[in-house]
Amino acid sequence: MLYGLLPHYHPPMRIDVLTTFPEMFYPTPPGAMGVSIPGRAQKAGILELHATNIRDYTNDKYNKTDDRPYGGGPGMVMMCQPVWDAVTAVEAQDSRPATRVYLSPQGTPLTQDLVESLASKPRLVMIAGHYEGIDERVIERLDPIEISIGDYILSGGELAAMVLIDAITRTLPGVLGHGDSALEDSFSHANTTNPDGSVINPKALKGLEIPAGAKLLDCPHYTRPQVWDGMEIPPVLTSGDHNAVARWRLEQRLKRTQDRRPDLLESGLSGPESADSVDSPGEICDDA
Ligand code: 9WO
Repeated sequence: MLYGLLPHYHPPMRIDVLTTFPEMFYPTPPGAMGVSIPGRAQKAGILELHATNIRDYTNDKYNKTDDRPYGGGPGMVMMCQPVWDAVTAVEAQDSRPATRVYLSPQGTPLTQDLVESLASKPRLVMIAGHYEGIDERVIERLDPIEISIGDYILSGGELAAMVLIDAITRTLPGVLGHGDSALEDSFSHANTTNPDGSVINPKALKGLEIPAGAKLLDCPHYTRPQVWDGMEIPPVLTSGDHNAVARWRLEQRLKRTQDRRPDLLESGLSGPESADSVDSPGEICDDA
């Protein structure tokens, strides 16, 4: 309340996780959410993370969250009532509308674009299932965005939720400071900026035949010593020629993408013409 009168205050993004293993999300080191970027974002008041135990919303005397599957078969299914009551109770703790997310192998594959779209929401409620899954009726009623982090089965949705939280957190404004590292990585704005964050001259993109809209993998990185166990670093990196460095990095990114993830180039608006176009790059502008 009254925050509208304070021009620079931005409320933290709130993420709730509903789980039967809330201890996996403890917000202090050495917990995964208490260190590195998620830890820093919580300390800085940019992220507010809450883990709620679905078991706290059970109604029976054994605090049962699961039951046997109709139709038979092995394993157990999470019951509708505790999941529904936990979601509605947690959503009532904050007036901002919640975007509901259910982590499952049946979901939409997670991409950096989806990460950034979720990062723009004021509040997320993530549901982490266990056993064979959650009763489909409560999924249908909650109508969450169902998201998969890859084609494999985990023991529950918690680690997938943490992957998603980590990926979202590092894109939040103010988390990475002004280094703009998030904008330089593989995928993010990969084909429009140099590794120093400056805008690549469109002529350079044309010379390299990078399809519009395609995402590129990152280039290799090197640090001291200059010779390690007889292994040198690429000489261009110590040439002092910033344009040559930028051009080399872009070439490396395109070559790696062609070798390792050609699918990323095909997803662009126009296909790459040939690999040898890598050898005749255009000029790259360093903002100079
Ligand atoms: C178990 C299973 C067994 C045989 C054949 C298929 C099967 N699917 C599942 C299953 O989906 N189990 C889930 C366990 C139920 C929901 C929570 N669990 C989960 C989530 N495992 N893996 C994920 C997950 C979430 C997001 N991205 C990748 C994996």
